[in-house]
Amino acid sequence: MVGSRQLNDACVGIRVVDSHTEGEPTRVVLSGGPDLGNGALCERLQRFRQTADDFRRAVILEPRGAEALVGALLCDPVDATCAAGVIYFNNAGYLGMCGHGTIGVAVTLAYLGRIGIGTHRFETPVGVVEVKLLSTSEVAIENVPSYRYRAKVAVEVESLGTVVGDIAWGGNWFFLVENSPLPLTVKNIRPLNDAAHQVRMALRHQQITGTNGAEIDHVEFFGPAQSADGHSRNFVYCPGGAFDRSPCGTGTSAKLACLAADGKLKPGELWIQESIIGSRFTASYRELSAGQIIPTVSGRAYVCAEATLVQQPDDPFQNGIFIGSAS
Ligand code: PYC
Repeated sequence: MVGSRQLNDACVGIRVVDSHTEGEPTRVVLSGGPDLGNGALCERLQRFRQTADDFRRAVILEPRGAEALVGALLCDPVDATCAAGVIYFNNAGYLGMCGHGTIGVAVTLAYLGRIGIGTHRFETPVGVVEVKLLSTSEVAIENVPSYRYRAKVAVEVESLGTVVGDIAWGGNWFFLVENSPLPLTVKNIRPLNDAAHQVRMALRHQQITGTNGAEIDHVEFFGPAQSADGHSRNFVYCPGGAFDRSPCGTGTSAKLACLAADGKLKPGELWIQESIIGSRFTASYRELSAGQIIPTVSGRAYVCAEATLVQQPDDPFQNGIFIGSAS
């Protein structure tokens, strides 16, 4: 049954729970997802990409989804100490890790009664993350090892001139620009997004990459915080051309790696990162090995919907409306 109506046999139903983490949405897929078999999560992610990309589009794109939405497919973990395996995806493809998404998954699993207050481990395609559920809405995640790869890299951007930034890994690849080309205000979201897109394209064309030629698909602009106790405000451009409503968990991790590398933040010291909409993550780190840190990022998430997504076989948009990609 779907609500009070029988789901037509020919329709496909996908059970989801939606939440938002500091404003950024996450859609957890509970059932109706593709069978990706067993094996390492990075292999299952490849299988997802190769054999079930229509499913990603159906869940994330309009008319069922929205550009900022990140999907989280729950899978059986390989590591038996983990409470869940998770593969993250968005309007452009797949994410190795997602900080706001992990906070959203933890709050969703708590809402469903599948995990309780305490510490849990989630397996992702780029490693295991530890999640502390502090209350039904507050979560602290210990992210994957993060590091700055290159400092003060210059990229020539036609509309902006020379833009200087650091390249860092926080579970995804980021280009972090200390001085935002525009003030970080909500009214500037559109021009900020355009500027970040230009930077991303310039990085690609000038072949400026992460390690092993990995594409840098997130761009982060920084400026002064607006709250009295905040340390910084950011604007984060995501791979599908959407901006992160939250301060971005992996982006905050990349920022901490740069602060640590510059000696500007000590292990254990708190860093309050504001997003472009004024929501916040509180973060700190511990040292792992030369140049590598383990960031902890804390924030709040709230469940906002439980739903069954329906795909009718004669719907021309059953796999979402694809109008080309921002990249
Ligand atoms: O929170 O890590 C994050 C994230 C990545 C893309 C959107 N949010």
